[in-house]
Amino acid sequence: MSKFPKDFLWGGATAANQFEGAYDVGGKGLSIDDVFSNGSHTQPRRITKDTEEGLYYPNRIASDFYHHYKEDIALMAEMGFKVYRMSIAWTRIYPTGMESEPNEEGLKFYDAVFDECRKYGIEPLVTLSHYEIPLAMTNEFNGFADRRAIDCFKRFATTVFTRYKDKVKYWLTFNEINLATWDNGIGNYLVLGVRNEGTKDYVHQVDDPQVRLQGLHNQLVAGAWAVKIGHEINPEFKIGNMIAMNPAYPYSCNPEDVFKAERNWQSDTYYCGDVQVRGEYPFFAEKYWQDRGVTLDITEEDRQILKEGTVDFFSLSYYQTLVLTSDDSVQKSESMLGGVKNPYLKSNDWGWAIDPTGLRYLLNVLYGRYNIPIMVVENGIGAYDKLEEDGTVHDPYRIAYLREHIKAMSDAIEDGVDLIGYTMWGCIDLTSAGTGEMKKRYGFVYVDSDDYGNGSFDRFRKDSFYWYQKVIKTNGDDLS
Ligand code: P53
Repeated sequence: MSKFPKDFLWGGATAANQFEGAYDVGGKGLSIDDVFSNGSHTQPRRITKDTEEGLYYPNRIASDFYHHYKEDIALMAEMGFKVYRMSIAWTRIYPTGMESEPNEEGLKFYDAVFDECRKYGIEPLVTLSHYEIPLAMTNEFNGFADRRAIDCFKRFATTVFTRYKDKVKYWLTFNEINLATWDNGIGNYLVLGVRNEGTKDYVHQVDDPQVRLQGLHNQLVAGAWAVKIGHEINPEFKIGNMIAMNPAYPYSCNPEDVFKAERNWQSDTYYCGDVQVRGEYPFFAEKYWQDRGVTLDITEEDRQILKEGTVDFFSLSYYQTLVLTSDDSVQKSESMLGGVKNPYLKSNDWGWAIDPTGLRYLLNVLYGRYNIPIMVVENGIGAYDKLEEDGTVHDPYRIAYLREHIKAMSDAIEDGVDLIGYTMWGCIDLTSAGTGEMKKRYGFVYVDSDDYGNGSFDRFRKDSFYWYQKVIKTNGDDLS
């Protein structure tokens, strides 16, 4: 018998920028993803300021949820979803992020989406900002590097909280905000909308820790404001943060390795987690800033709002673990996280180490530190799928991956963790964030489109669709 509580929120997750397409429909403005070219796991995605001739921008078309939302939500309902995690494209509501009045046509679209969810009793879980910063904000003041972004975000959050206060109860502030702590600079563009002079592609961004960490501070403040404003608009709202979990393991029992792993937990998880859950920076922050030669502008008002805007629950994405060592001779991992290869684990085709026990481990650590409800809002496996002549897709690798991760969650619940929901990433195939590919597929539902938007966009149920339907029906008891 599994340990999932009766009201456990089973479902799936998407994000507007990777799923909706229709980038220039209904008054939508350009977001940073609309000028983010396609790539592969050997070819980094290009970041351009404007449309560049000869480049292909996959997020503009994505899976065309904009024109398929009824069909897609019906498929989710057929699987038995209790919750659907999605995001609102900021640029549908405020095309440049800086208008004083929202775009009614954009607001209407999400009314229709939420009504469709409600029709089936599906609870929407809405990310306010999932890599979707209006391009105009980046071009004009380098996104969250500038405090003006805080006001733009407050206006956006206030508008959607007010409009949807009776349709949406669960909200998340910023997707994977902690990517902005990574010293390789990967979080600059997608998380903060920061594009420093000279940045040409996603993998080799020009990084300035001063700009990045100030940008992250501004975003943490904006998120806290949103929590406070949201609770004022509807005290019933449950508002969470969202952290990308990449738990670090020491490669050996060499104390140097152990400490390296602890340092990584601090910067990658606790730095943002503590601010969002406890309302203040952790004890190691001063040293952390010093080590990077950074001095942050933190006002008294900022400190106050961080205290007042702490989250109701902790949400996370989980794909892989990371192994750290001070020994240079150990074989490096292929994953974008860095670190070394874990000899005990297998990886997917993109070099991401598959580690269900890592999920049980991190849930225990997080619950021990924060003691608030937790939701796993992203987890899954990107894989090459094959659509057969008869419209079936056989994906036993996906079922195997999910089975083990669901077991790990059940174990964590048995350990005593207050886990309230699970939304599998990319429940209907969508564009990959890291590579822009369509062929890196996560879904229970196959979308007939290739990396260049060629295809019918018809939807097909994979074998995992029927499997997940059974899992939800039995509340996690039948994982066979
Ligand atoms: P893709 C980096 C590290 C961990 C998760 O990723 C990440 C990223 C950004 O690439 O992204 C999250 O599509 C993100 C989703 C994304 C998903 O993981 O590169 O929240 O938008 O699609 C999977 O395979």
